[in-house]
Amino acid sequence: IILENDLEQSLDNDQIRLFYQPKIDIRSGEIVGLEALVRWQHPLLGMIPPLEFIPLAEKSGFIIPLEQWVLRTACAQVKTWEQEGRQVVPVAVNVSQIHLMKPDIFQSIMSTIHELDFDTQLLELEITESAMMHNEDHVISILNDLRRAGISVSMDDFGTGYSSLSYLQSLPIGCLKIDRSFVRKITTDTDSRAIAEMIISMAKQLGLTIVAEGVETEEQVALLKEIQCYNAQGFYYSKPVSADEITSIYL
Ligand code: G
Ligand code: G
Ligand code: MN
Ligand code: NA
Repeated sequence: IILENDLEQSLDNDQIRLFYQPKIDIRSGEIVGLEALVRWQHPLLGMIPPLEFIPLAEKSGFIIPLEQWVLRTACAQVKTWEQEGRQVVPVAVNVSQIHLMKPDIFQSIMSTIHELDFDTQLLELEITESAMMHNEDHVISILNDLRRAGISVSMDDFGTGYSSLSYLQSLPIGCLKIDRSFVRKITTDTDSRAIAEMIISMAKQLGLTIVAEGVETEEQVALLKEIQCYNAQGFYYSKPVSADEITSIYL
């Protein structure tokens, strides 16, 4: 209960931070994108990871202002990098199922974009496979609006949500992110490897790009290259870090 009240105040109290994790092209080692990940800097409890407060925020509805703040902050950061003359890459923000279901989500995103005069080509939304499986007609229509506006959508945690192939084909998405539960076992478990290979060949058929999540070892990188998955994100390259660290390391 205490945590919940604190959470509602966290934005006003300037306790929410945004970290960024790079997405890397395995072949060149170049950065190709960033994922924005939220953190709660609690005055007494220290840094609280999202897994502990996102569910709470989803229950209370606070997730909506929180994710609106994430979108604004991430876009403003990329805009700043651009104005400083740095090389910029697209930034991805996570959108929860509750936010996705909000009837005016598209208008709300576009109003932030316009306010910041932000290039939609530099924005990506990550939506989990399971969130996309609720109210399919609504999801398809929002995704179509986003695509027309130049904003691409990635399916996050792919492989965990059992979406049907026909639904996948009907979704206007640009990218599948292979869930890290498969990537973790990719070099040791033949089933995980087989699943990853199947996802990759299917993505190719559907014209989607692929990102492997949770890449931690050189062996995983080598195997991903072998099975032709060329984008990766994970501790092997970098954990999520502050904007300042992204600036000094990558941009
Ligand atoms: O940052 P970390 O690696 O601890 O993230 C844990 C989980 O929290 C991930 O599944 C990530 O997608 C999720 N997460 C981080 N930021 C956000 C956000 O802004 N919105 C939602 N819905 N999930 C987020
Ligand atoms: O579900 P989503 O892809 O949004 O999750 C991002 C989460 O994954 C964050 O909590 C981030 O800290 C975590 N993460 C990122 N890279 C790795 C990794 O290589 N290994 C593990 N175990 N977690 C990772
Ligand atoms: Mn994500
Ligand atoms: Na994920």
